[in-house]
Amino acid sequence: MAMELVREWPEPIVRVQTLADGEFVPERYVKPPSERPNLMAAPNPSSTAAQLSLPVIDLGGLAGGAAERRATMAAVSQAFAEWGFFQAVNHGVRAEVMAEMRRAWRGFFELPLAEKQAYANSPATFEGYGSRLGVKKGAILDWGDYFFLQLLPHAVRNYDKWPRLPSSLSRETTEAYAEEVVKLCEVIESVLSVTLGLDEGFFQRAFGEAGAGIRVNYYPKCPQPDLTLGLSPHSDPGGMTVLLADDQVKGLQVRNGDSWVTVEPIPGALIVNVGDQIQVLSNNKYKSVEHRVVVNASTERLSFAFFYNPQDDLLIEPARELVAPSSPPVYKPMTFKDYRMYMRMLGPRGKSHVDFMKAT
Ligand SMILES: O=C(O)CCC(=O)C(=O)O
Repeated sequence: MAMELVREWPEPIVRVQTLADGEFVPERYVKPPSERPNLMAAPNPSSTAAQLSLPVIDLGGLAGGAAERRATMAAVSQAFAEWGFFQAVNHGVRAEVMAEMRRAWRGFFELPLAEKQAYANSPATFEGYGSRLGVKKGAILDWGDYFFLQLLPHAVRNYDKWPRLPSSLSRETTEAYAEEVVKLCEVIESVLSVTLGLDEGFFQRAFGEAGAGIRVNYYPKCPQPDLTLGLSPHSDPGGMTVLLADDQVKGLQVRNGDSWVTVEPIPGALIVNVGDQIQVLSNNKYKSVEHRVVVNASTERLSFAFFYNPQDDLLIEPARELVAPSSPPVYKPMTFKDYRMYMRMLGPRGKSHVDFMKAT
């Protein structure tokens, strides 16, 4: 299925932030009943979802002795195989850099609307201030605004798209954060390579000159949070994602079987998950898992999703070492550039994108 790059939004853009003080959620944001988050249902403490929580892994163990290092790698591997996600502590990204990101970017969303509008994005690259993913006319929208920036490779970094306001939001803040997160991604890449029985540099080679982008998500408070979602269920299309979630406000939910498990904020933690490209390269050993965001009536929520991706013109396919007559390749080769186009045009749609790449 060939997809054309669309350069303009199909309808006028409404900033969700301007709807936050309304009495009702406009129809465009009301999900069909089967997709609503069911927040009003009394929590059932004996339900599976209420008893589950994402694994928390101390990555400091990777710098320990051989046994501790092995145990930490095994914990990461198990978390990715079972959950596709984990919460990382002692991850190497400095707390002050994370705090500065939160402070500075909150300032952007607090600017008057007219000043933010100067950075309005388009679906050509999605860079800038946005309020929808996907370009399907008439689509039901999510309750969130965002700012998206491409960070890597350096050649795609376009400073014209970066906010110059507020003055307290400096380019260096985002760049310092990105540099530290990339190091974390490289560490996770080696762990994934080793735990799949591949040589340590496998994922770094497969990713080539890696790409990266950051989406700063701003979910305004919502008058009827039971009717809508901050972000619809999706798996991440890229390699892996490092999420700096709001440390005060819950919202992220991860699918586990038939349940949605709410992620409890842990101060100082980063949430790491694998995306569709690692699912493909690992020939399904590691799964990119669906997640979604719920909103609430009392307060806004801010999160930073750092997407670490393969070079976009390299063919991504299951590692040859993981393919055998008893485990044939589950996916056909595709470049990340082609793959990303589906996500950008169709918006978040569960796991339908990766299913499209199935070999049979
Ligand atoms: O806001 C969150 O907690 C999750 C964000 C996310 O999944 C995304 O930006 O793709």
